[in-house]
Amino acid sequence: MSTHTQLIESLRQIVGASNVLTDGDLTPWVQDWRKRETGKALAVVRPGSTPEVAAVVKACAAARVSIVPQGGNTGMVVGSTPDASGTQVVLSLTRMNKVRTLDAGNLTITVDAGCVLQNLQEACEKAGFLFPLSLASEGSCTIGGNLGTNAGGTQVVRYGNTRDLCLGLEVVNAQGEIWDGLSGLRKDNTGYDLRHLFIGSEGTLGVITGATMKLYPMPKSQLTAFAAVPSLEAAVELLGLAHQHLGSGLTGFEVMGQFALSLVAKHFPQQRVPFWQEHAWCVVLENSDNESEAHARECFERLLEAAMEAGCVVDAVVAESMAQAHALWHIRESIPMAQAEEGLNIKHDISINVSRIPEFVTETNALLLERFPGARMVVYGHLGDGNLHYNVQAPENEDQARFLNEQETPMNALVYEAVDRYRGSISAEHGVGSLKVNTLPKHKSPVALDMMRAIKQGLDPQNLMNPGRVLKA
Ligand code: FAD
Ligand code: 2HG
Ligand code: ZN
Repeated sequence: MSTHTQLIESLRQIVGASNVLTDGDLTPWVQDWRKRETGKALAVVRPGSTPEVAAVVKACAAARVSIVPQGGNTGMVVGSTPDASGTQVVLSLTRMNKVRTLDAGNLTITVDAGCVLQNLQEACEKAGFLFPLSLASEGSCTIGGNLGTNAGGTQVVRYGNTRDLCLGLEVVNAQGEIWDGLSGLRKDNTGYDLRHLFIGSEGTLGVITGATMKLYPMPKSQLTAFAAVPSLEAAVELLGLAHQHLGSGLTGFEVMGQFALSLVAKHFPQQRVPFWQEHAWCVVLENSDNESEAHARECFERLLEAAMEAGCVVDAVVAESMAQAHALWHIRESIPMAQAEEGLNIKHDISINVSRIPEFVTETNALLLERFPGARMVVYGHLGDGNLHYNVQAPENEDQARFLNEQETPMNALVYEAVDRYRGSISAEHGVGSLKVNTLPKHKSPVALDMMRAIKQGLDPQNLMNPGRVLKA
């Protein structure tokens, strides 16, 4: 029996034969969400418990077979699917989807890593609490994947990234040992904070199997407004006013360029998109208030009045009901799908100091159009966090696959050089995966990369955990 056949036999014994997939259509596990790559797996393994994960990792390590941890497979940077070799095991956490405990007094919830984000949000809501992580992929992404990528989303301006919401982790390390770091402690200075090594490591250091996350009180009222602004400068001015007027009530601040909104209007005509035809930019803002709906409305009205007086808002609607609020948010959240409908595209998930974003966009748009005439910029994102999705669609009527093939590398170079000039980041929230693994060394200091390699070498000396992602061997 070959080593691989023996390994598959052992995996069947550990998780049950029906949870080791080797035949049939494995597309959902081996193709990434953006359909950039389709890999080939030796097997897709679906453990049902942490001891099973540990046994799977031990068996793979003994056979020197590498592992690709996978949650909902909604990642944007080709990090959760196997390479083309047919020698990697996809370790899917989706069967481990339980809420373990909710401690109302400690404001924490402990869950399995495969728990779908929306189910986690709903469990918290049922107990009267808010779990504030919010992404358009929340119906299928998992908390393990959110932690693996340190996902951002639309509430970061108030609650921070996934990292900021996590108090403790349970991890199976590359040797197949279980580290029980589940903790609800808000203070613990007993040496290196290992949890933060695994958060954002994209499955390259170990498998997250459980997590303790923070809960927040449910705000009394959440109001949403959709505003037309004359320029990106005006959007930044509005953000400043929103901080002043709403304080910690400001829980969402998203910007959307006209072309991005036009794609939603074109591909999802059932959605009514306000203002996009007349105005270059729109903003969605959210105010969460702990007093009352009336107070929330009052604060919002004062803000919008001040903004109109200052000329940084030209028109605005405030949602009258939760259904309207959802509809306004749905417009923003539909942009990635609308882009996918429009065809293949180039994504730049970048962050820059908020104050310099307008200058960056003006300068980079000009450079791009000079070099790639007709390129269509799809600019939108989490302006409140200085995180733009500065994406590009091929010129109209151009063969999109050819455009991507020929122009993605030089276009990325141009955009990322601009990001460097502004001391920004080439991956604000999506991670590195395999898509940016060759680009990262050009934009990260050699000292930082050496320290990252030392951590990888220390924790995964055989390079079996998601190799070739984040760092090249
Ligand atoms: P996967 O895609 O399965 O995996 C992502 C990475 O994490 C991989 O490297 C994988 O190996 C690793 N991983 C997964 N599970 C584990 C685990 N248990 N232990 C260790 N490593 C693990 N991202 C944002 O940050 N903000 C957004 O606003 C946002 N919006 C999105 C909207 C849409 C429509 C889509 C499709 C995606 C969006 N994303 C966004 C990207 C994506 O949803 C997030 O990166 C999410 O956190 C991935 O979770 P997942 O469970 O799908 O992980
Ligand atoms: C979002 O903010 C996601 O909608 C996806 O991070 C961004 O598709 C993208 O570029
Ligand atoms: Zn985003």
